[in-house]
Amino acid sequence: MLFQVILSFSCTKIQLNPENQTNAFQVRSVPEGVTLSVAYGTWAPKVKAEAKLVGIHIQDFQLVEWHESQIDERAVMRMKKVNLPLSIPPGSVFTFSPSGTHLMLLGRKRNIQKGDRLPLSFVFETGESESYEAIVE
Ligand SMILES: [Cu+2]
Repeated sequence: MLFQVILSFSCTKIQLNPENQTNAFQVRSVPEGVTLSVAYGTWAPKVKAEAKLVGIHIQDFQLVEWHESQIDERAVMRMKKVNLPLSIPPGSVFTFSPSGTHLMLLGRKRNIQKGDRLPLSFVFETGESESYEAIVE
């Protein structure tokens, strides 16, 4: 009986853990005075043919930028904005993580709390979009 309980608990835990899951995203919670944050996760676009990404939106922030982290010649980590539109070949997978490419969230419009689920969408030139949820952690 005890074994069953432990087993079901660990299964539940695996299901709820969004890390490394495709199309699952996390947003860093930030203190009240901070208006920017960052989103991580793995995005596997569902495009069937090459598509142009023209915008990224997330609830409660004014702006989302696609950033790359790079080490400069003085060994300082710097962030570089990747300009949209961005060509998205079918079958591509993008990993947004603390050490590399990430989604920079700017202009927070209200307080976000751990556990909040913020709708996140990737918008293509055709007007089509892919919508997901990002969990505040
Ligand atoms: Cu950044």
